[in-house]
Amino acid sequence: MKVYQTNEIKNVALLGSSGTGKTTLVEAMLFESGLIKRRGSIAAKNTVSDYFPVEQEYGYSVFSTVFHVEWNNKKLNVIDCPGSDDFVGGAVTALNVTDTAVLLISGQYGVEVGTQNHFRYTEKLDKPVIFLINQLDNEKCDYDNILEQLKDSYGSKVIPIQYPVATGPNFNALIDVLLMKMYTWKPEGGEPVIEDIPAEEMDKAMEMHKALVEAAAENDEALMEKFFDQETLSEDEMREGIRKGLVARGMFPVFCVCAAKDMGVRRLMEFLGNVVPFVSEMPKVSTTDGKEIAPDSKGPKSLYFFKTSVEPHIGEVSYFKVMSGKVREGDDLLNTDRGTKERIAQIYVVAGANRFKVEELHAGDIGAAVKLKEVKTGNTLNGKECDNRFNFIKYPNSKYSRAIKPVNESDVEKMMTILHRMREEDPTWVIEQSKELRQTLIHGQGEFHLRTLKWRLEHNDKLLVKFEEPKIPYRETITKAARADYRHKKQSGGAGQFGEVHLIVEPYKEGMPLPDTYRFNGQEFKISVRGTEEIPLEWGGKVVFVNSVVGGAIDTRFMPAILKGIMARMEQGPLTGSYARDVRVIVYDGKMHPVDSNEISFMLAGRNAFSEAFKNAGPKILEPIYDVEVFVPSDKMGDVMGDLQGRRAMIMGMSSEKGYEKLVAKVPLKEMASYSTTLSSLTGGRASFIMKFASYELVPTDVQDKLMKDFEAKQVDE
Ligand SMILES: Nc1nc2c(ncn2[C@@H]2O[C@H](COP(=O)(O)OP(=O)(O)O)[C@@H](O)[C@H]2O)c(=O)[nH]1
Ligand SMILES: [Mg+2]
Repeated sequence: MKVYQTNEIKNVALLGSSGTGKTTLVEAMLFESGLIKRRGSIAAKNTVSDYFPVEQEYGYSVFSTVFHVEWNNKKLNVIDCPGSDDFVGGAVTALNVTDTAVLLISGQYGVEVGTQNHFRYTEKLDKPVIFLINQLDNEKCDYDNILEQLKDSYGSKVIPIQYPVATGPNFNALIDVLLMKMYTWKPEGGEPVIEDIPAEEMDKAMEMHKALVEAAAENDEALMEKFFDQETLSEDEMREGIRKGLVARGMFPVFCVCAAKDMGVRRLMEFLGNVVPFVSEMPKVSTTDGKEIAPDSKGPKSLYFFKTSVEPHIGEVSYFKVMSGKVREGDDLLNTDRGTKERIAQIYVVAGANRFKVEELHAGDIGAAVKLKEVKTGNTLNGKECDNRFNFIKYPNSKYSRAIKPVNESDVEKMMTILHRMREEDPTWVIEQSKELRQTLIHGQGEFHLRTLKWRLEHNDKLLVKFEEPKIPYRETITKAARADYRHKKQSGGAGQFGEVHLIVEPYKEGMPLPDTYRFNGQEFKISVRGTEEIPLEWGGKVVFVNSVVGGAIDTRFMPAILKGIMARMEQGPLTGSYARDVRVIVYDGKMHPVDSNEISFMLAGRNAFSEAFKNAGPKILEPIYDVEVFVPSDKMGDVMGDLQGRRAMIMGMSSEKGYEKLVAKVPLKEMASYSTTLSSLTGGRASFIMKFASYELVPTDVQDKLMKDFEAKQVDE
């Protein structure tokens, strides 16, 4: 295979909601470039992209797939991304290592929430975008309407380069207003017949052509002047203008295809080959230390590993982008993130599961290596001359969690090993061993995301696991002041034990004044503070411990023991055994015994006095509340809103954004357990949401009663 120079390489990400046809488009592109002899299909489970058993099982892309096509002596590296929000990690990664996003739009559904999500990522990463309307043969396809939706959503920068003469099952012709030609296909697609535009389409085509020329000119001053002079631009000048527009995100060109019938795919590839920016034309990327790195094949050798996966029949495959320099077979490199040496024995370029050996890859190119020792997703491997690191990929927060357990208890260790390995393949999985909940939690992007994890554990690793509802990390606190005393006394045989503690508890609030006077049952308690200790708690909130013991009623040396007793109760609140928080404790009196008093006695006295006071202080259970943002297609707003209200949600706001509605709410974590699944079924997978911890709030009385009953029942059981 030819070695491609940096200025012959283009990297493209295929994005779009699931079902828009990305994987089908890949088949057509590979077929057109001659890399495969026959196009596979989703129905026949034989596509190049979806080659993992889990993907064929679900008929859904789970992983991003890397492939390349050679076209007119140029090399296009393309990454087919999973469309579903559950697998957004793959799309985020792909965008980070490519320079142009081709965002597919379904001819049937038009702009979807998934389109908006992916577009937002291109915005964040400042990448050029080409819209590609697919499935023009669908009978529901309405090109004009989709174009209008695109303009509504993304403004006047949306510029069509093609339009279909007619859509629906008879679709077979496009008018290209860049080349001012008509393309038609025989039913089997492939090579088009290119003809002059027929007279009846000429006015419309001319009008769109003018809009395109003007848009192309807008991104370059010299072109703009020329355009004012001559009212037109040459084809090359237009390409130049469009390229500049793409890079500056000053223009989002719109193309059309019917991927399933291989119509329009060649023309798209020609455009990708001729017009979209080369690696060398994009802004430089920065290392973790903020150093700018140009994709220069004469620069120091530096490879960034953006994806590792364990693949059928071969084992570990590590995908990398050459950030600078060139990599050759046999190179010895240093893994800067782990400090380990690696030899790159062989280099491949890939097309899904197919690999082709190459000797050398230059800056900007994408390839793979197999059987490296310790390379994980996100690592950088360098030659001797440099120590670059590129941990630039930021993944979204997780929003779906399950507790996981092996069916066979003796498999715990094995399960943890495999989970950690899988996390190294997909950083959007977060594994947490929660001491508090006594559960191992897997946090991911959605139910489907976690289901594929289970499927892979069971099928690839032959390990049976079960999912359970994660417990909710409740907290306990108090709502008013209360007082209690407790005497611990033991005098049976040997040395005795004695300790007595009197204390007051009250809700702690940031910035509250020092304690002064309290009244309980008509009795007044005047406090004179001798010392205050403010203790931030690991699980959030604080304990403030005030010593106001006067006249040496309790020796100062016993104060730490009293606090220890209190902390033991804070760790296991009296209501449900959850962590307690935000309490001020004032120890104001007590008694000692000249011989029998010791630390143990004061610890127990402190613990029991605190427990009793806590119970009398209007104790309440707190639950975690999350800020939730839901992105909903307008027609589903009512259903989604109704469902949220059933989840004790507090709706904070609503706004219409580009083509969809955004709902902002505060929702208890308890009610979010299966939200992604419900939302998906309410909207046919067209909505998405994000969630972030907001605060702890009191639970309603009925919920509190139930939680306390459940806890009591469990105590009796145990
Ligand atoms: N009619 C029609 N169906 C298509 C076209 N492209 C893809 N499909 C079908 O749409 C479904 C989703 O396609 P797929 O390539 O898996 O989409 P992806 O999720 O974006 O990768 C499959 O059933 C395809 O056969 C097209 O151009 N026309
Ligand atoms: Mg796919």
